[in-house]
Amino acid sequence: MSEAWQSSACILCECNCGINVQTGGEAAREIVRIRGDEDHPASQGYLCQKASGLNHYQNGKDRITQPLRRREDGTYEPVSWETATTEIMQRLIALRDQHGGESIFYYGGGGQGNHLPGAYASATRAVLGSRYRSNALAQEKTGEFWVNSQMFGTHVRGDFEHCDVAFFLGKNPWHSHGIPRARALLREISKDPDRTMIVVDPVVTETAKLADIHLRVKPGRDAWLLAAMLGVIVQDGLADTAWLAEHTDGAPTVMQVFESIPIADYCAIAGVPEEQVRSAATAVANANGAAFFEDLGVQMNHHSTLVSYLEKLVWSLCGHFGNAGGQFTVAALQNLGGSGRSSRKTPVVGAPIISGLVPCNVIADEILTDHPDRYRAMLVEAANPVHSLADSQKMREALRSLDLVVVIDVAMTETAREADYVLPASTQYEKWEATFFNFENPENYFHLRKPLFAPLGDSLSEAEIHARLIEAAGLMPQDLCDELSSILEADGRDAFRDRFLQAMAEDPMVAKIAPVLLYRTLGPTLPEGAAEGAVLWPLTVSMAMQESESLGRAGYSGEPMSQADQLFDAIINGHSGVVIARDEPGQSWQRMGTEDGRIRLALPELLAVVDTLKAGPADTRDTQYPFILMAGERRDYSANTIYRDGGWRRKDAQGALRMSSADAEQLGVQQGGQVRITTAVGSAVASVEINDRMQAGHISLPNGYGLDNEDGVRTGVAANELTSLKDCDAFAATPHHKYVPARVEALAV
Ligand SMILES: Nc1nc2c(c(=O)[nH]1)N[C@H]1C(S)=C(S)[C@@H](COP(=O)(O)OP(=O)(O)OC[C@H]3O[C@@H](n4cnc5c(=O)[nH]c(N)nc54)[C@H](O)[C@@H]3O)O[C@H]1N2
Ligand SMILES: Nc1nc2c(c(=O)[nH]1)N[C@H]1C(S)=C(S)[C@@H](COP(=O)(O)OP(=O)(O)OC[C@H]3O[C@@H](n4cnc5c(=O)[nH]c(N)nc54)[C@H](O)[C@@H]3O)O[C@H]1N2
Ligand code: SF4
Ligand SMILES: [Mo]
Repeated sequence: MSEAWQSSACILCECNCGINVQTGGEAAREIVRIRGDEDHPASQGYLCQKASGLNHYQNGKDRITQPLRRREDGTYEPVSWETATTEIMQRLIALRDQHGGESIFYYGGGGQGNHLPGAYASATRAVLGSRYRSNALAQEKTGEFWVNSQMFGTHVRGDFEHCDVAFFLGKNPWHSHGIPRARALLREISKDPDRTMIVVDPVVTETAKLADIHLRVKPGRDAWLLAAMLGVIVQDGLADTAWLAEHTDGAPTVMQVFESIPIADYCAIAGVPEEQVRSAATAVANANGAAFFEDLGVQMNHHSTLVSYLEKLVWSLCGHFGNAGGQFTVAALQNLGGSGRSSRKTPVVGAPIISGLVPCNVIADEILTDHPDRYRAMLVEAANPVHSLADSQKMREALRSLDLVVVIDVAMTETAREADYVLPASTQYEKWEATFFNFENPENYFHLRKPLFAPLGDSLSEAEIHARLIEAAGLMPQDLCDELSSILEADGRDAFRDRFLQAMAEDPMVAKIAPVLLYRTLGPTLPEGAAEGAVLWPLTVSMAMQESESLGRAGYSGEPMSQADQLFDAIINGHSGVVIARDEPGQSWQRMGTEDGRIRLALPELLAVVDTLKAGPADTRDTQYPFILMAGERRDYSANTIYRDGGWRRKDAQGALRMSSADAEQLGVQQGGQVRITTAVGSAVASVEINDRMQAGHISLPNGYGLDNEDGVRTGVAANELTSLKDCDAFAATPHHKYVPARVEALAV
């Protein structure tokens, strides 16, 4: 065993907490001890129980170590990298030449901890002319992104560290995290008599138990609840009118809409006592800083884009933006969320493309058609859409109907099993890797992790894979590469930058393939073999141009170009993560992306939908499907599909179906009894956990279970065998995974 503690990060959720590990075990390729890294600027030594299983990822089931090519009979044969990259590019280029690069669809680019693959893939996509892409954000966050783009022209986050009111809407940070040191922070807020925690959730979650006010909404009725809160704020004169006049446009239009909301009626529809709604609205209005987090409970539910808007109106009307403990904008190295704007439509069904992402729920429809503009090939990287998108059976069918499917993954996943070629990526502990999920304030940070192990077998980092794909097609400008390398060696980074900028100006393709060009030129010169970090270099340059002041306060001094160099070197050398920016109060306003820098409160498209709430909820409780199934709850032992090995779970191995005792009694099922769950698209068997956290009629299955391991064992229900592509938001087409109409029958013992 190596006694030395090495720094890395947990890769299971967006927090990417810093870890220190000791390696050893079989062939010295195991992670044998893990503790929190106190030097990590965000997590500061914090870990949750999920991190202790990380060796189940590093040495997980179904790992692939060689490029694989599908045979006629559906089995796979190993082929060399040269064969795989050459054949893949020949076939993709032939498709491009016949049907246009638009016919090549890209899905993925990174999971919770690995966002460099997407950065490198942009080069491969550029040489192929691939224009359409998507990833998991287009089944959760795109509605919110659009609202943010309209109201602020940029993304906003809540400052939970400094807030006196913390508001969680359809979010259970006790399990899902999403904010650093979540459990410690939730306990701190809960204990502090001067701070108020408000949780909106139909379930009595661990977070809800810590709340001062738990608004136990009926599933799918959040729109009425938030409209009622806005009614209270407007009708009781709680809005901060002076602040609104100074910083926003459209307040009178918005106030007028909520002036006439029948508060008592809407509270009744939401199933929450009016007094509680009034207390919550008053607490937000009286707070010095109220921080909000909306997540899947509302983003994968009815009215999701509308609810995102109403949530932002609640805190905007009370002036909680740009203040300590309110909402802020982020000084980021890379903005993962894109612009939030919707400027294009998908080629076949004409669905809105928000932040450049095709809605996940229309991908199958864009393929399963004879429309001339359908997608004909798909490149999937670091994602498992057959398991994670609605209606798995439809996704399989769609993939099978394509001319070519290439999957880049560490494991033989449900999606990889539908591919023509599977390319083995090194794990996130076998290469330099990083996340762009860095959203902190006033200090923001970045963490480039150093590998713990050499790549297993013939696996390669995505940087190397994309460079080889481009080289296999003869599309790497080799002369320029050689010239840049010699300039770097002879004259240093300044001269290298000048020549690089000049080459980009001369040929736009140079900018597009910059990631792989930098990987091949700057990469080999980086200390400790940190070649995959090369793609961060242009990001540090653009960040320095935009955020020079915040960089300066974080200790990167001088002119922007010099700041960029210092920042890049700090990231490459800082193995526990580094602070990259420090904001001062009020700085959030400088990043506003609206034309006049003010908040645009009135969004006519969504205010029109507020009006339709008057008609009350549509009765979706069809007698054929009387239950509302939450398909994909975050629990102690769920972690998307990053761990493919169920052995990491210390409890809930099968992923029980949770239901109230009233429902269990009515169905005549005991604790642990088996039931069949049936929805409009599929059916599955699960064992029941009677749990009075659940409301009657509301049942829940966990996220990330039901993987098909190579040993043929499926443990738990694959939630998306039950979900429908059609059941999605009218605006952003995000799925209603938290509101799946279902029927449940007890099975005889
Ligand atoms: N343990 C664990 N943590 C994870 C993950 C994981 O797989 N496992 N995945 C990560 C990822 S990718 C994400 S996006 C985040 C998601 O994090 P969350 O959004 O917090 O996770 P969920 O459990 O899916 O849903 C949140 C809550 O919504 C509630 N809810 C259900 N229906 C409704 C409703 O109608 N209204 C309201 N207001 N609430 C409702 C549920 O009861 C649940 O408590 O978690 C991340 N963290
Ligand atoms: N019904 C239902 N469906 C859901 C959800 C739900 O709540 N309910 N939640 C949704 C949400 S919020 C999300 S974020 C998605 C997540 O679903 P996906 O975005 O599809 O991703 P993950 O399950 O996180 O799996 C990531 C993949 O990356 C692979 N991988 C790991 N490390 C590496 C690496 O270094 N390189 C490469 N190339 N591959 C690697 C893993 O083996 C795995 O196949 O699921 C969604 N699906
Ligand atoms: S909160 Fe838990 S799962 Fe998320 S990164 Fe930290 S240790 Fe990993
Ligand atoms: Mo997610």
